[in-house]
Amino acid sequence: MDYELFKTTIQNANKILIISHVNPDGDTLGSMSALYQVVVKNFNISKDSVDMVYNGIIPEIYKFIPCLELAKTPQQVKDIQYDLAISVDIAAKDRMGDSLPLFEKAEVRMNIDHHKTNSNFGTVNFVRADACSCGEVMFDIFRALDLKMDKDISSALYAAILTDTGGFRYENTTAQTLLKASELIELGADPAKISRYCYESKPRNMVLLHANCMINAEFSDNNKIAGICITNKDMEKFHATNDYTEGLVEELRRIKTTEVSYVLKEVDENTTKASLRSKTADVSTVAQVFGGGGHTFAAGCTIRKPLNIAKDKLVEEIRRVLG
Ligand SMILES: [Mn+2]
Repeated sequence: MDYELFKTTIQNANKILIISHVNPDGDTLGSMSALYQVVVKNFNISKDSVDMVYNGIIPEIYKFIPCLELAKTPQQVKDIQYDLAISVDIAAKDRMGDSLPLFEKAEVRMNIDHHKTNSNFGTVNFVRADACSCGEVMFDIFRALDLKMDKDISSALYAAILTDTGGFRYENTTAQTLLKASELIELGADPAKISRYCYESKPRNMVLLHANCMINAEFSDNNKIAGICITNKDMEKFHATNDYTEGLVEELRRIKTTEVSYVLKEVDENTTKASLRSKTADVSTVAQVFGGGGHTFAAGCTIRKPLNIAKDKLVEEIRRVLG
């Protein structure tokens, strides 16, 4: 990795936009916050020259991440011309949602990510499939360039690494991951506090929605495939915002017999969003069939079909990877 290129690209920029992905998670938000802070604190670039943008809703549980209160919607910045746009934790361009036009019209487009399906769509790319999270890629860039990381930057990066490794439990957790997390704690990140925010601060109705979904879960193929379908009606019943479905697909995978779990969510009568998790099979190839992508054991896509038809098509593809 040519980390010097990161430095010169930032130094040569006048107006910078940092872009997180739709339905933001802890990794994209933590990485965006850390990058914003590093640019403002280490590069002598004024706060007015750097913007952060998010699509949809920032989940309550992530609002503790420093500086996110400064993040804007694509609508708020649509008329601003940025000469450098940076996507963080974004596997494919369509994951930028309404921020995509802002990315496309920037002269220099930097892509910082860790998804193996990332196509290096930027003019400058820092894509490392070996990293557990975009936060880890960030950490390595900052370290290689000897950039200063304070308590707030460390907290943002720790949140990114913690959440993308499922609390240091998934396959992407390595000795390096733990060493870096340890260093972040030494720099000021508070592990107990951050995990309380990330894992013990759910809205009540989110837990109740999950209970309702679990009761109605569907199992097939000797219980190897476990799935949940969520309609807009279900969402309304629990006054749920989009982020309320987060964590459900992992909950289903926790069942001993589950090999592949999926959650399908109705967007409108002809559009369904799918999240996939797996214990052994490569579900990124399932997501790719529908134009999505992701990691081996965690992937997602949007299927341009009504919920029920989307379910049949998805299960068919899951059976294919289960062999
Ligand atoms: Mn990630």
